[in-house]
Amino acid sequence: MDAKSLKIKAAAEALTHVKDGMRLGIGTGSTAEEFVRLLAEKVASGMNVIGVPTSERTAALCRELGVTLSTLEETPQLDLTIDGADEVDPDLVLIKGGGGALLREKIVAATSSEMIVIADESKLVNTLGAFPLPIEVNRFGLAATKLAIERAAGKLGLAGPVTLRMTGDEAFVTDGGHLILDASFGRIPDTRALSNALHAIPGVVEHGLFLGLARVAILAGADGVRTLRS
Ligand code: ABF
Repeated sequence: MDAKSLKIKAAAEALTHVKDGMRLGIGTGSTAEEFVRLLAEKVASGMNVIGVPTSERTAALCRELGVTLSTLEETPQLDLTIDGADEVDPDLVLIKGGGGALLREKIVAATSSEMIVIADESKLVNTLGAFPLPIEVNRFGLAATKLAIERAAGKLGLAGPVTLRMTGDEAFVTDGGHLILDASFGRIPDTRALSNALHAIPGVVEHGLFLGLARVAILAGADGVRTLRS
């Protein structure tokens, strides 16, 4: 089965958790987009939900497909967020942010009663870190922040290239107007320690380690769809 079909299967299973009247956080990325397409079909046939999108890209797709949108200003508490991930470990700690939307994704997930991650099973790993960790940083003091990240990681025994994300010749800019450093530290045995260390650096806006946010992961593979719970 191809990757797109697996994403659709995971998205379809997640849709069974969506009930009429829910306030939904809606994720970013190709798997979340499949979820939006299926959700839009339900909406077209009468389901009533309000969505808070995690990116301008997701917002545009929702508008195009007729999913009613709100903001966290109007709707500051959500029932359920459904989003993709770049890596998922067996405790449902995630690496997110490959799509550049990690800050809004984390804010939206944190205000949701429940978060469900959807992915194809290739995203499941024993130890996070093969995927470079995205770290959203303020533009001011970029070089100093990068150095502080490298030093903080070094104290935890982590090392590797920390590179500014580019789109063509320009730095990639997030929806919040920040930059992203992708940290290729390799395996991260203590995600809590790295999370705390990164949060202590003033120029770090947020990082892509999601701890304690997802309680359910729906993973689609050639043998079917399985649901992991933490
Ligand atoms: C978002 O999209 C991100 O946090 C993650 O980086 C990415 C996953 O994308 P895809 O579903 O396309 O693999 O959920």
